[in-house]
Order: sequence, then structure tokens, then C-alpha cells
Amino acid sequence: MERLGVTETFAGVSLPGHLHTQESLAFAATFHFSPTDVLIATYPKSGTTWMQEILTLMFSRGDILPAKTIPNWERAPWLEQIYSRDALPEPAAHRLITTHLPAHVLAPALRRAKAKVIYVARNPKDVAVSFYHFHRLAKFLPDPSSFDSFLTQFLEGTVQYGSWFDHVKGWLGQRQLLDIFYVTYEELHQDLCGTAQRIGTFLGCPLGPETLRALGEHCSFASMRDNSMTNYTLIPPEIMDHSQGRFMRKGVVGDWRDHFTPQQNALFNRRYQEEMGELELPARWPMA
Ligand code: PPS
Repeated sequence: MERLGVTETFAGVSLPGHLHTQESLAFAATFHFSPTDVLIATYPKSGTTWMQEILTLMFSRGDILPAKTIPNWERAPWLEQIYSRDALPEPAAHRLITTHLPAHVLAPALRRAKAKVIYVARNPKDVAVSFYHFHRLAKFLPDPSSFDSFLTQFLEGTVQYGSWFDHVKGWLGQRQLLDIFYVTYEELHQDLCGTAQRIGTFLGCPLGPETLRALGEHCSFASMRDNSMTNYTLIPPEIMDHSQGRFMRKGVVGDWRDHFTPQQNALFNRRYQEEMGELELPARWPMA
């Protein structure tokens, strides 16, 4: 398949060439947002697909038809990916757009447009585990080799999509400057409907009981795992080798405990403290 082994470098970050070209990245970097746009910004494996589904249900007022008939990448296209120029609809109330790009690339344009941003973060230990497994099935990402060597690269920020620390700090640094709602995967896990309600209030879209009920049901892990419009089974095996695992893998909090050795955990904690120690995070996750 096309460009499976190609890597693009942009804004200091390496990205899979199967999904990105310099042209698609330049398109993203010069994009004119509309004030009614809602941008989902995430580091990979932090709850992107979950948020795409939640916002789809929110804006359809609980009608599950769009979520059941349109793939997530069409409902909320990634701004920087090759297909986005064609996939992005004209500005409309609540146009959903997704990005994994660092904040500094998009912040000026978002500020000018006063567009809204939902930033989803997840415990980086679970991100590393999920990303490792994803590397095994996604043929557009490098072979991760062992978990230990992948973890080293993750902590060094040399994996594709760059450093988790830089990504989170970059977007958090925009909190006073952008109209941004920061939410964690763990909060969604703990209270999906309550968290969706808070997001709805932020977006000026309060949710009635019927919408909340449909959202809670449809955005559960089990329901999304079985929805071919969100579980990536539509992607052919040459690009995602589904025999190596599922995109909707486990969907739990704290899976890192089943993967990390005590040494890896100590190394991770040290690095986390160096990078994030001083930072005031709006919500914390258990690191021990
Ligand atoms: S990507 O490739 O960046 O778009 O991946 P992303 O969607 O950000 O993250 C995938 C992980 O999110 C989990 N997921 C969920 N967990 C709980 N509930 C729901 N509804 C849900 N939807 C997606 C998915 O299983 C991946 O996490 P892991 O830990 O690998 O299971």
C-alpha cells in the first residue's frame, strides 16, 4: 500500500507518511477555522475515538444513525491527514474536526477564529501500552520491537507523533489563550454521562435525559467495540493487521500495571516528575 514505510517530519515531530504529506500538513497549518468549529485535540491513544463518538451523539441529540452509518474519520476528520481537504465539510454549526498536531501549529488560527477545543489526555503509562499494541497492528507505524525498547522511545519522545510530555504541556499552555475544555480519559471512565454533560455545557449544547441515555449506551466500550464505524475493521488488513489485535483493545484504566516491570515503572516515574512535576494539571491520574 501507498507510503506505508514513509515518515514525514513536521514541526519537529515525525508522522506516518501513509496518512500525511508535506502538503496535507501545510493545509492544516494554514487552515481557517470557523467560530462554530469544535476541534478534538489529542495525543494518540488518549480517547480520540471515544470523544468523536460522544460529540457525534451530542450533536445528533442522541440519534445513533450518524454514528452507525458514517465512519468516525468522516464525521470528525483529522485536519492534518491526506484526505482532509476533501473530507472536511463547509463550516456549519458544530463542525467536528480532529487533530494530533502540537498546539503551537494550530493555536494562532484557533485563537483568531475563537473556535472551541476539547483536549483529551490520558495517563501516559496507559497511553504507552495502548500505543505499543497499536504499533503491532498498524502497518503504517514502525515495528515496535519489544515493549521495553518502545517504552524507551516513548519516554525519549522519538516515537511517531512526538513526545507525550510536549503535546500535553503545549496544549495545557494554551488554557488561558484558547476556548479550551480539558478532560481526561479517566474522567470519562469514571462518569461518562456527567462528563458529557459538562462538555455539553461548555459547547452550549445542554443534554436532555433522552440524549444522555442514548449517549451513555452507545458510547460504552462494548457498543463501540462492535460498531464497524468506530472499531476500524473497515480498514483493510494490509494497513491494519487485525490478526495482531483490536483497535478497541481493552478500554480500561490502569492496564500499565500488567505491562510495566518495577524498573520500567521507576524510570517512567522519574521522567514524569522531571517533565510534569511543577505543572498544575487540571485533573490527575494515579501514577502508582
Ligand atoms: S487513536 O488511534 O489515536 O485515534 O486512538 P484513540 O481513539 O485516541 O485511543 C484508543 C484507545 O481508547 C480506547 N477506547 C475506549 N475506552 C473506553 N471506552 C470507550 N468507549 C472507548 N473507545 C475507545 C481504545 O480501546 C484504546 O485503548 P486501549 O487501552 O488500547 O484499549
